[in-house]
Amino acid sequence: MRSADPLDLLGIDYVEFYVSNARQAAHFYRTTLGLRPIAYAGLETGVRDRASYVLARRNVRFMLTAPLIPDHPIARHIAHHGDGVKDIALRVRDAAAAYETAIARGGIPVQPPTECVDEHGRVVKATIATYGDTVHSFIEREEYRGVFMPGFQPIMEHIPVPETGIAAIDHIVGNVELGAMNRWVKYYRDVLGFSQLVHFDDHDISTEYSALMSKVMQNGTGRIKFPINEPAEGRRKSQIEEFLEYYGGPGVQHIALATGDICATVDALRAAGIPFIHVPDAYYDDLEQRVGTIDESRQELQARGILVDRDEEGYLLQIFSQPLQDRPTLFIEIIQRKGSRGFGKGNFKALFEAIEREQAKRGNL
Ligand code: TYF
Ligand code: FE
Repeated sequence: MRSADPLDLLGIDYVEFYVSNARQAAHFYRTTLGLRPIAYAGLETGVRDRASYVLARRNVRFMLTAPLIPDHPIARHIAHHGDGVKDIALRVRDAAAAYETAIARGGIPVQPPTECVDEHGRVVKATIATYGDTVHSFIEREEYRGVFMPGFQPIMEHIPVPETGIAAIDHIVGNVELGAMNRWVKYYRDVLGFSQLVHFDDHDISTEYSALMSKVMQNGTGRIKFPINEPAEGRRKSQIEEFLEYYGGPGVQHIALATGDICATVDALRAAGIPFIHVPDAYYDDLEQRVGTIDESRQELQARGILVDRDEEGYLLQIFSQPLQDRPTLFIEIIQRKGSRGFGKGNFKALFEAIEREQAKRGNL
């Protein structure tokens, strides 16, 4: 157990976004993804410099944090990066032990273990750095029974939240600079005890114009999966370079959210206004030859632009949104796994060509 998972990681506790307006971002994530606001911290709770909303549904928890005063570090973060993911927080049984182990293994310290206590119990949080300005906090909440964490008050609202079927975070992908992928692969291996699940090189993932390389890192239990992309030499600006330019460096490129019924989820998200990448009809011409017999009809997948890929273990269905903010940076993937533990390698070419058509519309190809 120890060598397989030195930090004893239990899963992703929450994902914290730094945004310019947390109240409005909370509204967006509630009405589009169907996440329910459950906790709040801000002026009314004695926090003077920031506002945070926590939204949750099944095993997905997002925190949206905005600065309340000028020249705050969070204000500088969003001035540089725009809205984006700051913290992929990991649940542990013992945050102090996880932090000490991580630092001893070469982790970059950000915040030593800090204990927070209220009438509902105790939470310990400690933080290390990862690519760019992104961090991983270790969250220990074994002795906490409140709604989220000390400092937060519950949100008691009775506004209906749409049923989207989103149930869990499947993986979270980081984009890093040219030549930096292997350094971060080593960081996840050495510091967090992750191992490499798959490697896609520029031959797997190249279109006529651009290329990228990707390695998927996973923790000892396989429950946490973090692919890391870097741009590869191509004829034009790759989607990874576009991200790096607009984000101002490395950061989280996409969050893949798992559903048990991708057609229903996509219908709900489209109805709520989430735009998805357009997939040309030609993608579906040889679908049956490529993936064999599947439970879904070609018509229902094609009508929604859902991609399919099969491997030895089964198949998966996936679809990609447009960027969720003005900058062409963070987007979401909706994924339904039917046995496959892969990432849709068979879709890469069609997908990346579709992404490049969107890039071209932005004048970035
Ligand atoms: O996470 C993955 O590996 C897949 C494929 O820019 C992918 O979702 C990889 C890179 C990218 C978009 C999708
Ligand atoms: Fe993905």
